[in-house]
Order: sequence, then structure tokens, then C-alpha cells
Amino acid sequence: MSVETTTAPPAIAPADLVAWVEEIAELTQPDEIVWCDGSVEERDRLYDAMVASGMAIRLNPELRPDSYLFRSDPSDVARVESRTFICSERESDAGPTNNWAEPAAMKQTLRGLFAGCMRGRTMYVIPFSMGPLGGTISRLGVELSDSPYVVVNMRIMTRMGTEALAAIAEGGDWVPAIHSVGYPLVDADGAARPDVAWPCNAEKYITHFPETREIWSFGSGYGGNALLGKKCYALRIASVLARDEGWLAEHMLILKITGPDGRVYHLTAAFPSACGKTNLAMLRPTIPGWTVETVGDDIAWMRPGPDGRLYAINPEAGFFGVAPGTSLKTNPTALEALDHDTIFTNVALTDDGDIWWEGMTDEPPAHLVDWLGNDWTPEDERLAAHPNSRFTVRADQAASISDNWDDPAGVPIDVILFGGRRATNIPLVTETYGWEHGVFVGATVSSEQTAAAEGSVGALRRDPFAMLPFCGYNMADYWAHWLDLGNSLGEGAPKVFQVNWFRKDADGSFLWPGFGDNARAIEWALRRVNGEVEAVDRFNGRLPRPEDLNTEGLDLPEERLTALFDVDHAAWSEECDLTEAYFEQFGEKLPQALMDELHHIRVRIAEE
Ligand code: GTP
Ligand code: SPV
Ligand code: MN
Repeated sequence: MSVETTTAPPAIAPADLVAWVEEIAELTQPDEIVWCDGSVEERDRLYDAMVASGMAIRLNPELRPDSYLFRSDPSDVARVESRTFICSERESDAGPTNNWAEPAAMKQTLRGLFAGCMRGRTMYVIPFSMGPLGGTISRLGVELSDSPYVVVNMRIMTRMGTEALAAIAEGGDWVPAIHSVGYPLVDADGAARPDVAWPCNAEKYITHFPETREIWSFGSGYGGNALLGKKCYALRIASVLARDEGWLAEHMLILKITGPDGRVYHLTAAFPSACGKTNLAMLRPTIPGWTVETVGDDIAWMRPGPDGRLYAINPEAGFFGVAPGTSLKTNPTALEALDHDTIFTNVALTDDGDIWWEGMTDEPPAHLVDWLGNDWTPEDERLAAHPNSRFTVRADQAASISDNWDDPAGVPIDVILFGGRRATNIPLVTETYGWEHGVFVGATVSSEQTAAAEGSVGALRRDPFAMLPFCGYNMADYWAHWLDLGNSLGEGAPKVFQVNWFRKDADGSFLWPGFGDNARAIEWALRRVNGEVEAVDRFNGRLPRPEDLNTEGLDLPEERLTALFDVDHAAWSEECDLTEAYFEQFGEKLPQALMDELHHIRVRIAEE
């Protein structure tokens, strides 16, 4: 049976793309095919249809114009790492930290699942560019999806529509990405079933084929599982492209920071999911004279430039940010950006048709409808918003957006930060002894698990370079790639620091106020880059002298400040043992330089 197309392929669509769309339509059997142009009219048609079907709730236009609330199925609220696969020809190329599946066998499984999976639905053809259109670092893709929620999100998160299609028509390479929620409305015998507000499937497969550069995603409508330009392409597939072509695809924010003397710096930072990237990218420094502007909040693509420095672009066009904890106190820039034209997923609904989440205001409203659609009052034990509830908003709606944020050439990076959520052991800020030590610090990042993926929140896990769920190849080869790139950059390489905003006291409260005050740690790092201040050489790295961290106006008792920088020999020896055990799984592939760094720390501990 062939499929009726309601919008014929645009005249500019190249033959190979049209053939692929037809092939996937033949397999998935949608009722119709719509080629997305990315226009406002198209977007509004989709919103109207989703509001009419009950999938979306239009928020009060007086309070939050052109904004919508979606409630997912309770089983489909985060990335599913256990169902995420790297299907490289060789298992060793996926490495011990990824789920691997043999590509031909996985394709067969997927063909079975995708057969007829779009019956009764529309298949949207979504051409997109990651990075500014036509930029030398930018890349093209086409997502096929049966989810209108995906279309409206991709329109915000990427450069989506006719211009991207035109770039493909001009011969640009593109990555094919196929997505289905896995909830056909008509079965193989022609029997119909009604749609639900958030269709998905209990069986989920988020699969990547690094050699053929394809993405197939089945069963989930949620964020990183379904918006295939984001983690699937811009990290898992792009990290492989980057390995092969000599660049870096990283889970990093990018920011521009200007000092009191007018000097401009650019910085990237890798923190695991839900560990503060969006917040740092939109930082409002509490110390006078410093300004932060946002370039990106989640992903950085970095390439050595002609001057031997590392240049970064943000491949995305929007923010898919964690809602809970976002307030006028913590991140006013984000909250203000959400004033209009925002998609909210799994937050609570107020009686006047606006949104709320834990941490948005000190006191919750007296009545809400929670993320599950149930009545909620402050007496209720359960959360009103899901801990991984999110907003989707265009990057240029943030007042902090930098004027060079979409420069196709990227911004030159001075400093790289690595961080995570660590209640103990890791100081507020540490300078590494150089690139190799920096790569060691990145490779050994561990962090307490958050709600951004399935799993038990709070458990400490290794998340090297914040890339554990996102590296498309063997993690040890990835470290080797970082070491090689550092060698080729030489003096032009950014300086590497480790930070930790999440250290706790014995009672379990955060020692450091965080948010806008994080600028104080960055100020010290930049003063180090400029050679303005000395540091204290310790076994783990270089720490600030107490007088050099700017604590003016900060209500932080001496003993808490000391505790923030405490490094304990016994605890760190134990960390070293755990690191050695962790490294073992990489066998022969583990770069010797990382074992050497471990050895240096042990020697320094013994000598200190
Ligand atoms: P992903 O989008 O999942 O990659 O997350 P992210 O790294 O961008 O994290 P985000 O900035 O959204 O922060 C996640 C949570 O950490 C939010 O609830 C924030 O309020 C909280 N958070 C961010 N920065 C700080 C900080 O400096 N201190 C403390 N205590 N909490 C923070
Ligand atoms: C993350 O989990 O790191 C996110 C959200 O940024 S998602 O798009 O779901 O990956
Ligand atoms: Mn992220």
C-alpha cells in the first residue's frame, strides 16, 4: 500500500531525501506526510490541533502569551539510558560504558517495531540545521516524526524548516533521524483505537548507528529521547564525527564574561545533567563589574581555529531547561525569558491558567493541578511539578543572550570547567596542573544522580566529561582524542579548572550559596589565567589563597569557607583507589597519560 502525501515534497527536496522519506513511510504507514517549512502558520496550526485533541493546554494568553503546557505519560518523563544503544560494527567501539547492539540485528528489531507504527497518524518531515545555517562547524539533519510535540519543540531548539531544506538541496550532508512514539491508531487488521494525550510505548529504543550516521528512536516522546537533533545527533553522532575530523562535541554550556577592565573571556563548562549548566550560562554575577552573557546552555561544538585556539559554537537555537528551582532569586534571566512563546512539559497548572513548579516562589499557590492532572494543595506530600519538568524557549528570548551567540565561526575559548554534584571531597574551585591533568579531572568526574534520567536520584556515579550517557564511542578512545587535541593546540589550549557548587555540611545543607555567587569562583579562575594571583599547590591541584577569593558582601562564616576547600588525604586516597578500579574496565584502551596522572596524585598525597 502506498501512502498519500497531503503536502507533496517541496520542489527543492533532493531525490535521495524524497526516496528515503518514501521508504520510511512505506515501512511506518502514516495516513499523511507533512513537509515542515518552519513557519509561524504551521506552528499555530499544530498548536491549535494539539489543543483541540487535548494533548496541549493553552496557557492564559494575558499571563503567558503563546505558551502551552504538555503533560507526559507518567512513564515517559526523562531520558532512558538503559534503552539507549550505540550500534557500532564492533562492540569495542561502543566501549564498556555504552549499551551496544549489533547493527544488523538492531535494524531488524527496529524494522519490526516501526512496521505500521504510524498508522492513523501524520508523519512530519523536519529538516534542521545544528548550528547557524551555512556555518563551517554547523551540520544538517532530517527528523521524521509522528509527534507534533516534537515538531514544535524542534522549531525552537534547532534552525528548522525551508532554509535547512535548501541547504540540504545544495548538497549538504545530512543525518537521517527517525522517530516514532510507537502508538499507531489503527492496527494491522484496520481496527482503530482512540488517541491519548501523550502517546508512547512501554518498549523503548533510542538507537545510534555511528558508521552509517543514522538515528532511530522508538517509544518515547520525551526531550532527549525524541528531539533527535539534541543528544542523539549533537552529542552521540557528532562525537563520532568529531573524533574522525579532529574536533569536539561536548555536553557543555558556553558563556561570555566581561571583566571590570572590559576584557572579554569565553568559557565552557561540562556539568552532568541537572547540575547547573543552564543556570551558569545565565549567571548574574553578584560581584560588581562583571557581566555574563549566554552563548549556549547545554552543548558545545569546538574546533581548532586558524590561530591555534579552540572555537566553540552552540549547535542549538533554544533552551530545554529544568524548571524546578528556577526562580527570580536563582535564575531571573531564565524566568523572564519564559514570559511568552514557551512550551512547558510536566509542570503544574495554576487556577488562572499559568504555570508553577517547586522553587518558583517561596509559597506555593493554594490550589494547583499537578503534572499528572490531579488537584493539588500545599498539604499534599507529592510534588506538583515533576523534578525533571522542563521549559522549551528560543535562545534569543533570554535577555542575557550574547551578541556573538550565533556567530558561525564560534567564540574563542579561554577556560574549560568540569564539575558535578559532590557533597564531599571536591573543593569549590581548583586549577589543574595542565591539559593532561585537566583531562584526568574530566575523565574522573563523578556526580550524584539527578532526575534527568531514569535511576535512583542521589546515588554517586562516574560521569566522565558529563558525557557518560552521550559519548557515541569508546570512552577511553574519547579521552585519547582529548589528549591528542590538547597536544595539537599546545599553548593555545584553554586552561582547565574543576568546580563544585554542591558541597554540603554535616547537616546536609549546601556550604556555598551558588548561582550568582559562582561568579566569585570564575573571577579567581580568570585572575589565574591572567597571572594576577598566586595559588596554593596541593596534591589535587592549585587552590586559591584564602585572601584571593572575592567574598565581599557574602555572608559566609570562616569555617564554612575553609570547609569548601578542605581536601583530605585519606578520602582522596580512597578516591584514587576507586578511580583505579574504574579505569580497569577500559583495559588496553586507557591512555597511559591518565594512569600517570593518577600516579602523580598519589605521589603528591604521600609527599604533602
Ligand atoms: P540539563 O538540562 O539536564 O543538562 O541540566 P543543567 O546542567 O542545565 O542544570 P540546571 O542549570 O538546569 O540546574 C539543575 C538544577 O540545579 C536546578 O534545580 C537548579 O536550581 C540547581 N542549581 C543550578 N545551579 C546551582 C547552584 O549553583 N547551587 C545549587 N545549590 N543549585 C544549583
Ligand atoms: C539532559 O538530560 O542533559 C538534558 C535534557 O539536557 S535531555 O534533552 O532530555 O537530554
Ligand atoms: Mn543536558
